[in-house]
Amino acid sequence: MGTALVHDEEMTRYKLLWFDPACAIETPERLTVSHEALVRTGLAARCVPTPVREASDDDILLVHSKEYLDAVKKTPYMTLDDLKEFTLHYGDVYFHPNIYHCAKLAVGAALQLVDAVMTGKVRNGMALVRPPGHHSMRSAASGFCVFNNVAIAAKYAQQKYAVQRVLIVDWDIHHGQGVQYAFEDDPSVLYFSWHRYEHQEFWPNLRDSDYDCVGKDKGAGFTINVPWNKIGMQNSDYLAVFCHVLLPVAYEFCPELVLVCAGFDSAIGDPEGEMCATPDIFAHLTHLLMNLAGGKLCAVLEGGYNLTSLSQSVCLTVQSLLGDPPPRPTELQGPCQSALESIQCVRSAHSKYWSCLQHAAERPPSDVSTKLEASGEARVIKADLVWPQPARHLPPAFCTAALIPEDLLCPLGCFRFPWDPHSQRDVDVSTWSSLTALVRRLEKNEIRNGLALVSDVSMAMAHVFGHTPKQRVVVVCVGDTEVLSGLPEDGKTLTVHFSKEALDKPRCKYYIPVCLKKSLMQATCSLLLPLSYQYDPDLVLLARVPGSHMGQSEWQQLVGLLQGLAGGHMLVLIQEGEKALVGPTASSLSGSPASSLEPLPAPGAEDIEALESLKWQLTTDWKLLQTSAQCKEFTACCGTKAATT
Ligand code: Q9C
Ligand code: ZN
Repeated sequence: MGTALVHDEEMTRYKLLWFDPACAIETPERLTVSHEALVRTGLAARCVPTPVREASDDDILLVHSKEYLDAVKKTPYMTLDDLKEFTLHYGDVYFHPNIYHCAKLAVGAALQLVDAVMTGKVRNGMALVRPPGHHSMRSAASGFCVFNNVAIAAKYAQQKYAVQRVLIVDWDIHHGQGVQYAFEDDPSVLYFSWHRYEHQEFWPNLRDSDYDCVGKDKGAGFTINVPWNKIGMQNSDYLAVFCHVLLPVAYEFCPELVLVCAGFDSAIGDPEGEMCATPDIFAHLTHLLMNLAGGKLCAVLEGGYNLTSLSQSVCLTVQSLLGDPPPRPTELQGPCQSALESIQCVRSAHSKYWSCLQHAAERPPSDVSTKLEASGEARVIKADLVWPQPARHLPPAFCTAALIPEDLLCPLGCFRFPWDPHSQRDVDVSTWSSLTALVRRLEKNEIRNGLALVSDVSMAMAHVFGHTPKQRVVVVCVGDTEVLSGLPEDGKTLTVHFSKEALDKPRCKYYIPVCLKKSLMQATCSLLLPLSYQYDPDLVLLARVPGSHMGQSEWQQLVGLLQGLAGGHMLVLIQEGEKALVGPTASSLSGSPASSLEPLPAPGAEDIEALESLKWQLTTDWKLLQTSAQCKEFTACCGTKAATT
């Protein structure tokens, strides 16, 4: 199942024809450099080339008015003065005799991508388009946008393929007000946007962009706005919003299709966004969305005005779509106070709509408002905007090694790891030495990941740790059996153990038991991922021990999501009794999308409460778990100040 790349040079053939500093950044080169970078890095050649088409009137009328379409149709025949005059009706946009043609191709490109994904021709894809779309409204152009490419694509997918639930993730740094307005009363489309807001001082300066605008009527709760009230947001801020807001809600919503308004003006170096997240982060954001909707993801270019950071970000997005492991995350010190205030406000505004957020309003007492100036540290923006060139990575030639008994068929997409020829007949001994050999190959990056069916997970783990002294390992155990192996307790491992019955071993910074009845996806998104990202392991060890309550699709989601860590290096240990899991695990390890989840049963109130309280207790050690501006130290320090003044 491949990745579509939709592109056509024709969309470079319009430009600003007069002096207008507000529009000068939207140039044809944006598209040229992005495409050239994909070709130069060899990524374009790995994609399925997919032609654009012109959108029909009917396609455009799915979102826009007849009057507006008729008006735009006249622009190819206008004189320069007419075009200038026409442009004045709208904000921050320009027209050109060829822009109507390009705008039809941009919509058509998005629809071609939806067709390729929905018919199963490809798994996912990206459309490189100009003009962008997310600001254009029913009867208005805005912010360089003429027709709303992604909004039209969502309506088209619903109409043509009877898709019930569409998730639109808008990571462009501007608020896609056009998309919001198109679906504000529609519960079948969940629209998520983060955007530079600065308490309404940043363009488009709308009250509608704040966290308390959540949608209307039946669509209440299906618009999620995360306002950034300061510039300079970094990788941690973006990841925290994904882990604590978007992903839990997305898994509860259970989309059948994911559309991304993929603007890269949210990356470092962009003159509009002035944020500090590095291009690497888009590999992770993409990866984190790739197992929703059975993998059906369509990314459509929006903004992005720094040609260097734009082209790097486009490459990293496509690299993830193709299934390459994301690069190791950098600079994750935890979200800043202003980001935490935004997160807290959004979670609280949505707590009555989403079970996963039902306790978000309670802790801490909500005397924090984004209407007030952030009380925490002001982050200093690096004066020189230099960021490392993303590493030119080479994925290992061998992807998934399977260490399984010879009577089991080798699962599709794997190769059978050789049994150690020096071992005796005894199956266990041969497994252990082969396991050691396998771990060594993972460490040397000769193999990306591995899967072993073992007779005793505890002993297998003891072997792994006996032979990987240098590595930092995140260990994830799933099941009701205490793992008694000699886990090193020196910070060389971070263990998270999911069980349904309470286990005996006490919690410490590096051993975190999580006892939940269900809600495992919620725990994965908002606890396991932030912990693991912050720990930044060299290897992830996922162990399925006896007595597990995790269903097959949740297990596959877990395997998929954890591959965003450690450059994709993962070893999965499964206890002999669960042979049936070998196939599905191997499939996820080799990059197939997790089978779609049923809409999740509302997470149990008790579970969510337990999870929130656990997160709260761990925030001192693990900053990426914070979801409110007043962490313990913060309260303590303010308390002291209040007492002394
Ligand atoms: N400096 C897109 O990224 N100008 N459109 C704002 C404030 C409008 C951006 C001026 C920016 C529109 C698709
Ligand atoms: Zn933008």
